[in-house]
Parts: sequence; structure tokens; C-alpha cells
Amino acid sequence: MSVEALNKAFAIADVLTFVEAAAGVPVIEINTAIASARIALVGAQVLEWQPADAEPVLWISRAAIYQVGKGVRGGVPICWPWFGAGETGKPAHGFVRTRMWAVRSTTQTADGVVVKLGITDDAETRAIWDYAFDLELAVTVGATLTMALVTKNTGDTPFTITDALHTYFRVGDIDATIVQGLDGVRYLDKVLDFTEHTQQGDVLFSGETDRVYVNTQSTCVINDTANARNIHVAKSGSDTTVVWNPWSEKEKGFADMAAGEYQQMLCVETCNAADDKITIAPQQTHSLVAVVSL
Ligand code: TA6
Repeated sequence: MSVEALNKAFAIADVLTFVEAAAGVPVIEINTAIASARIALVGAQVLEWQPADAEPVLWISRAAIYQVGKGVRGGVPICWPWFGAGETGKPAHGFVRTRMWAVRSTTQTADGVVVKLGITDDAETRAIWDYAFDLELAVTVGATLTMALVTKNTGDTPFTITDALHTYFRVGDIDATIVQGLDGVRYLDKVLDFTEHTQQGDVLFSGETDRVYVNTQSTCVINDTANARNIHVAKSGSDTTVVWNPWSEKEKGFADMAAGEYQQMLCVETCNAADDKITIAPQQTHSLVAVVSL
């Protein structure tokens, strides 16, 4: 749908409108007295969320590239139907984050503005992953940011997924940032060839960090001390939390990251990954939910 058609069908006067971030890349802009946000229809990717009287909570690269067929570096990419490297020749983090999703509804509620976006299987997706599905993201933009990713198996055979709300948070200084909530949790350290470790105390940062914390349902708290704030990341339907910062060397490998940006970002990702796989029977659903608050 064109931006004109999207606005005709789904805009909310003085609250929600559709704009083009680049040719063929429609973005929802939400502005209320409580919070503002942007959501790209490519990948149903929440790009920004800023509660009133607060600094932006999500990080988005200054070098972000907006183009059809590509996800934006930052915000909340959706990894589905697999997290991480796919089978040979298949895209990392699955195939929905680069595809156009359809707008299903936009409504204003007491909790905030609720946007529902959806995508279903087609011949292209079945050529990559041969299953019938309906995938819907419900985003509630208010004093809290709630994202619910609902997978429905619309076929007649069970399928197994891993998935993630791959959230990039904005911090004042990664060196002065701490993540609480993972003490005693087992993790696979991608930087150390996916060897297994157990978290001792809070997570501190002094170099490239890429850890898959498994079998954890905990709320994480990001102590963004440079901004004198705590960012709470609660979740449901998720057994895995991934913590990632590329640091200075790996950052250089990303054309859509500006030099030094690693110092103001941190991923705390709400996932089901590694052995925390989800098998969904025909006509059944699974919800992965992240709730972000200050
Ligand atoms: O979630 C952490 C991670 O898997 C890292 O290993 C790194 O690959 C990151 O995701 C970004 O991946 P992307 O495909 O978005 O560049």
C-alpha cells in the first residue's frame, strides 16, 4: 500500500501517521503526550521509542540504511523463524526482518497506541522454510513499550522455531553500564567459540560481548549509569536472553554503524535460542513478549 493509502486506512489524527523514510520504506510515526515512536513496516521493526521527559530508550545507528529488503541497524529487529546463523545460503536471524509486513490495525487505548502488523507464508518464504504460518507483532506505545510477537502454525504439521526481539538499547557509556538479572545463569559465549559458562554477578562490559543466556525467564535491568537511569526489560514466552555489544573492532565490520557508536549501544535480546526451541502444533500459537520500561 502507498503511504497515502496507509494514512487513509490507518492514520489516527494528531497521533499516528505514515511517512516514507526512503523510497518504498514506509514508517509509522507516533506522537502522544506520553511517548513517541517510529515503526518500520519492513520487518515490523520498532525503530525508536522515547517516553515523554526521557532520553530515547532504543538505539538506532546514525549510519542506518533505509532500503527495501534490508533491516535497519538498531531498534528491535525481529529474528524469526530462527535466531542466529541459518543453514548455508539462508539469511542470519531468519527472513521476516527484511520483508514488508501488512498493517492490520491501529488503535488508541488507555495503555497507549496499539499497532498490529502481520505477515504470512507465501511461495517465497516456503521456498526458504516450507511451513504455513501467520506471524503478528502487536506494539503498545505508551509509558511502557510492549512488543508481543505471536506465531501461529496455520499448517497441518508441527514446526519448530527459535525467535528473538533483538532490542538495541541506547546507553550513555557502555563502560559505565551494568546488566542485572542474570547472576548464576548458564550462557554460551560466542566470543569464546560458544563455550559454556555461568554468570557471576552482574554483567559488566570491557570488550566484545556476545552471550546467549539459556533457560532464564528473568527480568533484566540495564543500569545506564551515564544517563542516571535503569531500563527494565521484562519478558514472557522467552527462555533465552542474549547480551551483545560488538565493541570497537567488530563495529568496523558494520557499514551501517558509525565509528565509536558501540559506546552508546547495548543489545539485551528477548529470545528463544540455542536449545530453547519452540515447537508449535498445527493451529496452535506461541507468544514472545518483551516489556520495556524506565
Ligand atoms: O544477537 C547477537 C548477534 O547474533 C551477534 O552475533 C551479531 O551477529 C548481531 O546479532 C547482529 O547481527 P546482524 O545480522 O543484525 O548484523
